[in-house]
Order: sequence, then C-alpha cells, then structure tokens
Amino acid sequence: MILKSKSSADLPYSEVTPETVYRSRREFMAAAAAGVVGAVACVGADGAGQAALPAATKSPLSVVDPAVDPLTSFEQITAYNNFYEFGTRKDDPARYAHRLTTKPWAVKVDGLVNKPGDYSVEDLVDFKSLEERVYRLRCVERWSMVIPWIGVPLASLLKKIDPQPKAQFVEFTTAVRPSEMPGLPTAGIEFPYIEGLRMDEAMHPLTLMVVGLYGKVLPNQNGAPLRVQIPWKYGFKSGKSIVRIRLTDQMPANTWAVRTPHEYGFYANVNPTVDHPRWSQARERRLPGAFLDRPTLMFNGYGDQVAKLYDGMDLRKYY
Ligand SMILES: Nc1nc2c(c(=O)[nH]1)N[C@H]1C(S)=C(S)[C@@H](COP(=O)(O)O)O[C@H]1N2
Ligand SMILES: [Mo]
Repeated sequence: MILKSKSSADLPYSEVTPETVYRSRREFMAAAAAGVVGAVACVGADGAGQAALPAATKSPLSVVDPAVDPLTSFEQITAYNNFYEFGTRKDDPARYAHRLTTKPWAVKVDGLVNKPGDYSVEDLVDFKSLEERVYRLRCVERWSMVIPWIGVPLASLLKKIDPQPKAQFVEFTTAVRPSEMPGLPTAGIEFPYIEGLRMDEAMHPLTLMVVGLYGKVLPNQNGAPLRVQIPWKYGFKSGKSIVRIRLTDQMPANTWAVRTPHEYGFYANVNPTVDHPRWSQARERRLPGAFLDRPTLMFNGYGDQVAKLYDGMDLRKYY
C-alpha cells in the first residue's frame, strides 16, 4: 500500500464544509486580523482556527437527547483532556499538543490481516462518508462530556484491511515522539499507549474512528489525526493519535490494565455497580460542573445496543 501525503486539509475547497457552519468566516478573519487567533497549530477556544472537514451526515446512532445532554462546548472539550504524552495535568494537552506533527501520518497495519502495510489516514478513512455522532464520553475519573464527533465506523476501516478469520482482537498503538511530547518522561505509565477491543466490539456499529469534532479537523489534544471512540466504555479505552492497528488472536495488553491490574481491566465497560477500588462509579459530574450531580448509566446509556455482547459474562470479574 502506497503512503499518500494528501490530507483532509488538502481537499479541494468545494469538498469542504463552509466555515459558516459553526462560525462565520468574516468573524474569523476579523479575529485573525486583530491577532486574536494564533498560529494555525493553535486551536481557538471556539474552534475558529481549526480547518473544516467535508460535510458529515448526522448519524441516527446519536442517542443523546439534547434536552438532557446538551453538547459540551468546543472550548471545554479541547481545554480539559487526558493525553499523558503531553503531561498529566488536564490543561497540558491544550498547551503542548500543538507540537505534534500530524501530517503526513502513517498507520501501520499488521498481524492477522490480508492487506497489511503502511496506510495514510485517507487510505483508511473515507472522508466522503463522514458521520457526525453525538456521544457521551465518561472518564473513569468520573467526569463526562457530550461530544459531536466526526468519523467513520471502525468496521468500515476493518473491511479495507480485511481481517483473517483467526483474528479475535484489534490492538491500537499510539504515537511516541520524544521530541514533540514533553510528558513522556514524567507520565508514570508505559509508552506507547496500547489499547484494544474484542473483534465483536470493534465491529459494533457504535465503535467510531474519529477524525474530527464540531465539524472541524480533530484538535491535537483530542487525538489527531485518528483516534477511536467506544461510547459504552471508559475514556481510557479510546486511544489517541493511533499509529498502528494490529489484528491478533491474543487479548491486547492495554496500558492501564498492565500498570494497575486491580484498578483497570481490558473491558472497561461503564458500569455504575462496579466501583473503582478507590472510588464509587455510581455518579458523575458533567463538565464544566464540579459536582457529582448525575447517576452514571449502565454501559454509559448504550446498553440497548451493546449489552448482548456480554451475555453470560460476569462483569465484576471482567471489569
Ligand atoms: N494516547 C493516549 N490516548 C488516550 C489517553 C492518553 O493518555 N494517551 N487518555 C485516555 C483517557 S484516560 C481519556 S478519558 C480520553 C480523553 O479523551 P478527550 O481528551 O478527547 O476527552 O482519552 C484516552 N486516550
Ligand atoms: Mo479517562
């Protein structure tokens, strides 16, 4: 497979959503002229500096009711992040992730697939069939957000690389760039950050490969250029800035489960009845709120669609 250097930002203008979708171009230019908007690498608080993606269709798989779960602001989604490669404080990714070079970007595909190779993001993701999916994100640390992700089903990507029948798991490896990631030496976890899914979880229509949010190219602090999103699992399952996708018949050794196995497992399904050893998972706070003012939902509210994947499994044992 040839690695192409063409990126979403290089698409012809006609394929690009007008800036007016989220903010008027005039307003943006005025801000730019006034010096309010920084270098292209920096993300404005409202996303104004971030390139637009081709138009996305709204997915019916967005089950979130805006009356109950209003969208979290672009500013909040990009200002409060876990991305330990850039530091362990919530504002470190927003400060330092612009250092990550996301173009060109190669994703190595290997293991039990019929089409291994080095792929570009555009080889793996069809930018003409992007979907917008509003998903809740529930971090194991008990905060949550509601995010309008842009992406394609992981299943569509897997179809392109053609898994062999023996493949039982998908393993994701994320980028390690010592010169661009100031948090590597002090994070207290092993790098590269590894995550994985069972094949049926990976093929589930809710599992999304994300390239954007709020109609814009994914900001670096949220895992540009490619991250996964599994809405019924705790946030740590959704690896950011993926550089390798490996199909395997062994359960992947995911980073947090390797580091503290009594606290974090492979499955990490959101479950209000199974506590973290150091805190209850029964409630959560919706950012920017400070209080645990709402109950956490089984499978983060996606139980109708995913509970059957775990029929007969003891979810206390397989946490
Ligand atoms: N490579 C990498 N991916 C990662 C992390 C990380 O530290 N490194 N943190 C995870 C955790 S704990 C969460 S909650 C989500 C946060 O995603 P967000 O910042 O887009 O909300 O990213 C996940 N993916
Ligand atoms: Mo998290």
